[in-house]
Amino acid sequence: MSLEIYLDLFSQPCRSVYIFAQKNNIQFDHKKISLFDGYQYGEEFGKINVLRKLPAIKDGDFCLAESIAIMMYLAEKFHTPDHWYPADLQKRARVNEYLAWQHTAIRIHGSRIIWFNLLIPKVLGVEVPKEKMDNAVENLDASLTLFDWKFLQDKPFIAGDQISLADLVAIVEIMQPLGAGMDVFENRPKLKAWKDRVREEIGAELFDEAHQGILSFQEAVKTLDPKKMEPMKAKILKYFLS
Ligand SMILES: N[C@@H](CCC(=O)N[C@@H](CS)C(=O)NCC(=O)O)C(=O)O
Repeated sequence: MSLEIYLDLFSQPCRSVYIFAQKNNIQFDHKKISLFDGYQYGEEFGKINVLRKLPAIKDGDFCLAESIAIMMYLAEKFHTPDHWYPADLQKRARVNEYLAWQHTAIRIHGSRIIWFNLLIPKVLGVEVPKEKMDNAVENLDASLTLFDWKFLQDKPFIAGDQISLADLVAIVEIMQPLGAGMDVFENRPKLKAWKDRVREEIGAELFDEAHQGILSFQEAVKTLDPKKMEPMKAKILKYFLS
């Protein structure tokens, strides 16, 4: 039975799993899901992931959620090159250190910028208080500074000379605010140089293909159907605005 991967490439964790699988020539059945249509709350997807989040995989009878766990599973199952998730104890610990840090540091702030700028006001029709937006931008800025001096330092990549899962997870998250027109690389030449290295390692074609949707997100939101998001509205507003 083939490996199924459930993805919506507007989502950062989905992009990292997608890039990782494609880059490593892992054969999979790409289940294209639209989170904004609420597919994740349907009966069918509930059998794949009771957490109702993407990404998720089904490998035979085995279902797995959480992007980091998924990529670690794929790395071990398909024996991907060591640099992605190094066997060396301390290099692996560096990768794990970043993977543990990013959830509440980079990812959450990048997400907030997209929701506050576009989805909440333009699709759900709810005004976002300016201080919420200012806070998200300020927090992202502080996290990018920490990313630079704590995680990247003067190395080409987070774990040293070679790209790892940490760089992959970092780049897809740092790209997210670009979807709302916020150029996070402006005035950050070191971050931009790292991004260019990561893009080159991944391959420009795959990198650009995976990010195509988020980079044209300002256009994409105009086509979203607010009615389809209505059942999720209360939950979203509570999560982001309360
Ligand atoms: N920690 C999870 C996060 C998964 C997650 O929050 N996915 C979002 C998209 S970025 C989702 O599926 N949201 C759907 C919902 O909450 O309705 C991971 O890394 O996979």
